[in-house]
Amino acid sequence: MSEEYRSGFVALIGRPNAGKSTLLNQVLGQKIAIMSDKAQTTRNKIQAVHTEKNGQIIFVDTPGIHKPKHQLGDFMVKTALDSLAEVDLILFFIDASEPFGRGEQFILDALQSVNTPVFLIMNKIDKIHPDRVLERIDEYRHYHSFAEIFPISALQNQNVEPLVTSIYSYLPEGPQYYPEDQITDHPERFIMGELIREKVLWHTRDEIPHSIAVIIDDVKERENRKTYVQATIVVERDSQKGIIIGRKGSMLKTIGEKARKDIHVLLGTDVYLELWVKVQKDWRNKGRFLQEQGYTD
Ligand code: GDP
Ligand code: K
Ligand code: MG
Repeated sequence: MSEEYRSGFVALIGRPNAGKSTLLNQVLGQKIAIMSDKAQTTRNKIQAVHTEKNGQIIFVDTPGIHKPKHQLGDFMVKTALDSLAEVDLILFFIDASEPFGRGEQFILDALQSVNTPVFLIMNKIDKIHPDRVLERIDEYRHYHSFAEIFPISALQNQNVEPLVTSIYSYLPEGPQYYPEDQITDHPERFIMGELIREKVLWHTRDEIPHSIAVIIDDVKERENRKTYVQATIVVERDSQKGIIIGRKGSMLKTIGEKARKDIHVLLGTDVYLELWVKVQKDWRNKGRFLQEQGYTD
């Protein structure tokens, strides 16, 4: 008799920058979730799928739970809390090198209202002494009865494989939800937008807020297997537009070159990328605009 097939949904929660996207990328071996050293890069849920012979894990990468500051914040918190009730397992990520803070307290409070098993993922153990790792774990044990505790380094791939094995053991018997070769159910357009947004955040460092949006206006297959992509970067202020364009267009050129390379890998074709920058004042608080971009339901 063959082993039963296990499948289910696993939510990744934790403060922004705890390393959720890095773990997904490590597990899937392909760059689909967006990594950034800035907060809240992942605004939408990204479902990533891990398939093996006897099971399938569907990861839900949530934005970090935090206190809402404006309309978009409310949406992010709602998304994160909704996902906790729906899933089979929760991975609660901690940056082991950061002190316990209000962000963690907020999440631990939220966890009290769900029955879903929770793994404590003590990430970035490569950054601190092993003794400190144990101390940090002890701090958290008091607050919640965790199903499992995993000290890991998502970046250096330490203890990631045992984690994946353990995740499977917590999943119920279930169907194969997605084809084997499918690692994300998001349209390529969304990923393209996130790849461009990531380049803007990386290259402008602290000068551009994470709240910028990228809209993919047009994707066309041209002859010679070349894909033409036109996208608009939406900012809130003229000064931000200036920063993104840079001296004689140099910053926009850099962003475009780096994004084009990643989109080329994503699509497997040559890519021509045309980038525009548009100012839309106070866009975060504009419900209709958010709805058009798919950020509300
Ligand atoms: P997210 O906001 O939770 O998705 O966090 P990211 O995956 O975007 O990671 C935020 C930052 O932490 C990035 O600069 C990562 O390279 C870094 N990072 C993630 N995991 C580790 C780790 O295990 N060790 C170290 N040293 N850095 C990490
Ligand atoms: K991030
Ligand atoms: Mg992320």
